[in-house]
Amino acid sequence: MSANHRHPALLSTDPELASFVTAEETLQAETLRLIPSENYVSAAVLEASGTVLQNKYSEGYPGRRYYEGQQNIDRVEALAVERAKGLFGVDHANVQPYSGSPANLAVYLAFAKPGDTVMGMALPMGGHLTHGWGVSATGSWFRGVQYGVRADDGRIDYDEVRDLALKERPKILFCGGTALPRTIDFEAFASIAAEAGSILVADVAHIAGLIAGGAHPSPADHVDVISTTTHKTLRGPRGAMLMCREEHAKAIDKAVFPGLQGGPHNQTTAGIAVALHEAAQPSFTAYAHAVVANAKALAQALLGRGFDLVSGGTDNHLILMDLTSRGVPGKVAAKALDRAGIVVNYNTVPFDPRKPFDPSGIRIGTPSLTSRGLTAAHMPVVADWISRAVDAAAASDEAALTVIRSEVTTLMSAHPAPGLPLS
Ligand code: DSN
Repeated sequence: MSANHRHPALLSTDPELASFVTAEETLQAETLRLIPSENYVSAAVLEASGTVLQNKYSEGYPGRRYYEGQQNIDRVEALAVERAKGLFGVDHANVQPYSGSPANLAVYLAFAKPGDTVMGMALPMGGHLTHGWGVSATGSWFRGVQYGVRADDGRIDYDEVRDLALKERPKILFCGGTALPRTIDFEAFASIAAEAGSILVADVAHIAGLIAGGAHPSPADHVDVISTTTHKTLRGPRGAMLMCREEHAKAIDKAVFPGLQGGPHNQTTAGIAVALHEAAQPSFTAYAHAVVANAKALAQALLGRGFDLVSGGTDNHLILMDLTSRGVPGKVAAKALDRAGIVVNYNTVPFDPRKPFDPSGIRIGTPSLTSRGLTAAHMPVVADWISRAVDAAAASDEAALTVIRSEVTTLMSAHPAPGLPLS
């Protein structure tokens, strides 16, 4: 039996842990995964991320390490760096940050001192913890000033951002976030940052794959630093990158190592290199545009079923649904959807009267389903499932959720996921 198992060594050494992994493979294969920050990596990325490269310590950078035996590791990291520079059109790339939060912390270390004013979008408005929000180290070690979106249309008010930036003169200005369904105007942010004398950072973690595939404008010509994770729309392993103009290269490198981190995770660097290679292919351009087309089709189908969407729809991969008018809190809906085989996360909506742990909305997106080959033609079905599951949640109708779950499993079994065994 172990010879046919997908992880024979793991099964023989630690059957309990192996059973958790195979159960997760089944869950990811059978469910409709709509969390917009998740995806399926390819088998090649999975393989690269699980190699002996992780046996090596490599503090430093290619050609300048504190340990010997870097003949191969240097080539891996240099390849990842060159691919990142080519794909995103930047002067410099650092592929060592362990994930998005450490990447952003390195930006603070490079450009600010504790107590300095920093500015970003408020977390409940769609920003990120590390953009100066109070409960994060970035909001307690720095003076975080936050902007939001307009109450009437859910969009960023660039005049308001400008007024705040000119009043507060932040050392660092962040644009980007985690629940922004609309295109980010990097040029507008650049002119605000120039007037305010701020370092402008585009945190494109959510949309990096869309930028790489030409389905969202690039910040490369407008910002000082681009920060991104590698595992969302970019479809790489869990990791991050910082990219910048040459003038900031030294400060960024010094902040990542030795400022904040020790040895890079070389196996992750290898996975990032593979993902960047995949993202440079024409098929990835098609993928990125399909992600957006699917999100727009899904938004239309949800609007047609009476749902309220923050900002009225989407320009990218993400949809933020306000369930207030359906009378179902976001958390109740998210848990009901989970039982129906549809995986989402509950989320605050702008100006949410409810608490972050029990908010009014859910956040969904199309990166994962697009990786499985679902198209705009499937989106009315997906919207129907969501609508029926939300109604079932309101009516505590468990039987209806079970029916949806079997319909979901049937569709997903016809669309195998990259990197997973055929179900
Ligand atoms: N946790 C990520 C997300 O889901 O958007 C952001 O860091």
